[in-house]
Amino acid sequence: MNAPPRLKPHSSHWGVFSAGLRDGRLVVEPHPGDPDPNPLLQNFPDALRHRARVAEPMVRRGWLERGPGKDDRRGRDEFIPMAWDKVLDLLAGELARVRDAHGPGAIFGGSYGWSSAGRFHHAQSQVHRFLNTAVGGYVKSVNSYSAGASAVILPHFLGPFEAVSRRNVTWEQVVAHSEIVVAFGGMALKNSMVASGGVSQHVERRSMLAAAARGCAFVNVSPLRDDLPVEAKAEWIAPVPGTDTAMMLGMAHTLLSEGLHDDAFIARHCSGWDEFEAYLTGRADGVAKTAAWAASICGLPAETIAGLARRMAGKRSLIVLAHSLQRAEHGEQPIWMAGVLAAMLGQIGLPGGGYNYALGSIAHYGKRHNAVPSAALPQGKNGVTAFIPVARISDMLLNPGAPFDYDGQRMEYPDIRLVYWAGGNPFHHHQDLNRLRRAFAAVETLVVHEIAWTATARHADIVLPTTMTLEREDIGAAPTDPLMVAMHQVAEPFGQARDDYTIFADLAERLGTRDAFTEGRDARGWLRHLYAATQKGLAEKGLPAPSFDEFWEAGYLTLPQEDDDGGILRAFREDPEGAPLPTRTGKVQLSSPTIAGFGYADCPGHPAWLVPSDAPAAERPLWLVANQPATRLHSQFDFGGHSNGMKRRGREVMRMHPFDAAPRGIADGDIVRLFNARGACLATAAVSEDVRAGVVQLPTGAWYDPEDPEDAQALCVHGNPNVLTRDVGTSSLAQGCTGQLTSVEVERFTGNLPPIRAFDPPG
Ligand SMILES: Nc1nc2c(c(=O)[nH]1)N[C@H]1C(S)=C(S)[C@@H](COP(=O)(O)OP(=O)(O)OC[C@H]3O[C@@H](n4cnc5c(=O)[nH]c(N)nc54)[C@H](O)[C@@H]3O)O[C@H]1N2
Ligand SMILES: Nc1nc2c(c(=O)[nH]1)N[C@H]1C(S)=C(S)[C@@H](COP(=O)(O)OP(=O)(O)OC[C@H]3O[C@@H](n4cnc5c(=O)[nH]c(N)nc54)[C@H](O)[C@@H]3O)O[C@H]1N2
Ligand SMILES: [Mo]
Repeated sequence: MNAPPRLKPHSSHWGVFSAGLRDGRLVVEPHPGDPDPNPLLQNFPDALRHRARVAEPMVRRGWLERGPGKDDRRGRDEFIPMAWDKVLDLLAGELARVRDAHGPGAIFGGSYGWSSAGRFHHAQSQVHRFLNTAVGGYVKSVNSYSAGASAVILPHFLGPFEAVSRRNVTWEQVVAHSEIVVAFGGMALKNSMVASGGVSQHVERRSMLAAAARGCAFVNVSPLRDDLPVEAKAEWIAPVPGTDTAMMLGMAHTLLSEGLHDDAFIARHCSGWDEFEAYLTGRADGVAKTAAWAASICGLPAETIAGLARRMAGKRSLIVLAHSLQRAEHGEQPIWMAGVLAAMLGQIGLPGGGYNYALGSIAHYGKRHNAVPSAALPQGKNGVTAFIPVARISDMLLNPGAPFDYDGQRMEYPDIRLVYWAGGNPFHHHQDLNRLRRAFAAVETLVVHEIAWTATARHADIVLPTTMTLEREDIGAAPTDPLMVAMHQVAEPFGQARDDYTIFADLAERLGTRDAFTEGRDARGWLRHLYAATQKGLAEKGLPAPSFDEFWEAGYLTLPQEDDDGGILRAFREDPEGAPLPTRTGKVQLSSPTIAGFGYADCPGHPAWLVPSDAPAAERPLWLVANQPATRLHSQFDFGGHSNGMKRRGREVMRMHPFDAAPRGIADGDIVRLFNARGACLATAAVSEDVRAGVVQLPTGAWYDPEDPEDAQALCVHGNPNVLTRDVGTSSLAQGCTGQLTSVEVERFTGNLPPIRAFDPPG
């Protein structure tokens, strides 16, 4: 009998693995060094040859017949297959037309999205490099859907985003030092099992287990009980969503009024205390932000709030804030307020103490940094300076020339004619999808490279089929993961799919810029070139520096890592004068004259409780938490076995508390309809006491599936919560995404059950 073929090394954002075809079926095995492999790996086998894959280049009939232009038939028109040579001629001609008639500033190439883990075939880097070299640039987007508000507010009061999130408290420090970890939004294992570029060891579960065994207390402040794993043995406190800032103010007031705050740290390491203290005590506005004041806002007993503050004082306490808290209206406030609370506790910069933004939200954080560089594709120079905060896409497309505020600047939306997307899915990530459909109807041309028929691909004029990660070679690497992976090709490309790189090289050829884009390298040549930076870094340190061929043959390379030094926050704590923070005052800014000077009503000069305008009301009485899905990364491989298998009756599962289910006549397993003024979707109800009463939870990622695509307010029959969420910025400061929270009503669905068609190719 023949031995089964050897599995080949590969990597994904959700874990390192080996894979191969056995008897025509894809087999996937997690990396043996991973103590806690991610079940998301099991989305691959069914996905590889799924009917949802795009098999050949397609052009929308209306665009072909009438040429580029505004068209509300996007998303419900027919597609016509076209041969590669012809479609590339057509697209190169269209890019040249837009560039010559309107300049590269009429092209939106932000192309937000996670695509796949390999660092060379990273689609967003590829499209940026292509647009820079071939047409002179593009309008870009800044910041992320992940951290839109924190990326802007953190540098104002504490330090660069990377320093506060990624190079701060490590899991090793939590295991060894923390006495109490208060996690606002929790640290859900489902989230920390994912990291852009890959993760070889999922350490979060065992770290929390070890810390708890030593006696560290974990507190999960969240509407969902399972936002901390059972291993943390956590206490669960469930405030009303969106009220964490009020809760933290109540805690701060308790510390101050009981003399539990760290005066010395505030005096030596902080600025702006007086303005903040005047607000906290009510000297400024007549309202003292006591625990009792917070209690009525947060729906918690005052004693819970005050008691938590007392328990944190005088101990090695760590405050952690999930990304989710700032993905909401006024999302800047909990970020800033958590920093102020940590400063009052005097723990910032101590091992296992202080404030670590987003520890446990993602596998990048809480890890040591690699001591040598890893692969990254250079993107060239963008000749266009115009940009938007990433989540303002619909605003931009619907309102060219309109003014908007951003971080103290008054800006104007550019006039976009052509939108180019590769490696992202706006019909997954953006809010108010019915509005996004109108925005996409307003452009002249929409180009999408995709591996599968996402709703974004369905709305495009030109759809180019790309290989998925298993169908090509790449290098998997992340700056805080020691394992670099030689990602071998596991399967042949699906249908006529081509690599994004090959597509862009052939388009560049037609635009006369092939060499600028490829620099004369093929894909393997680029992998060798990108690997050389790591090899050089190793040699400079006097460490063994394997050749590319040796690395490729071995499949893996373990990189040296830096010391766990606490980053700039530790250095600042130890020597505030010698190692000042890169804020305006060099200290932790408890209030900010800069932000006060912007004069924004929705983001004042110190952290403040601002009432959310989208809170539940009579016709939409429930908070909707639209969080990250446990069964997939975003919308990726929603058609895979694990993701689809965890749905019920083919739809995404919405959890609700029995108190809310009973009066609505909803039983576990019923199909329900969630609705508000913006839209409606179906889901399958799970009745559970793990959700706070008054809250329903429907994760993102089920593919948008309109029952009647002709209907501008179509019902999504599959359970995509972004038909319900609101498309408004966090505030005039950051203009971040606010998709995490909105308010809805839910009813039992009694109509005929519409079929799921999201994974059927258009046709
Ligand atoms: N309501 C609500 N909305 C949210 C959030 C929320 O909390 N609530 N969270 C937000 C967050 S944090 C994020 S990061 C975004 C994520 O939003 P996205 O990053 O846009 O979501 P993905 O599903 O990862 O999209 C990646 C797409 O790339 C495609 N792809 C994969 N590999 C390749 C490739 O090699 N080439 C090409 N061309 N395509 C490829 C995949 O098929 C997929 O369609 O969503 C945001 N949206
Ligand atoms: N499995 C899986 N893992 C992922 C991702 C994925 O799609 N799938 N996406 C990755 C990405 S790109 C990112 S940016 C991170 C995102 O990390 P996060 O944004 O932190 O993740 P979420 O699951 O959206 O939110 C975490 C929890 O916050 C809680 N929460 C929501 N609103 C509030 C509130 O107002 N107050 C409090 N106290 N809690 C609240 C919710 O119960 C939710 O479960 O996750 C990463 N990890
Ligand atoms: Mo994200």
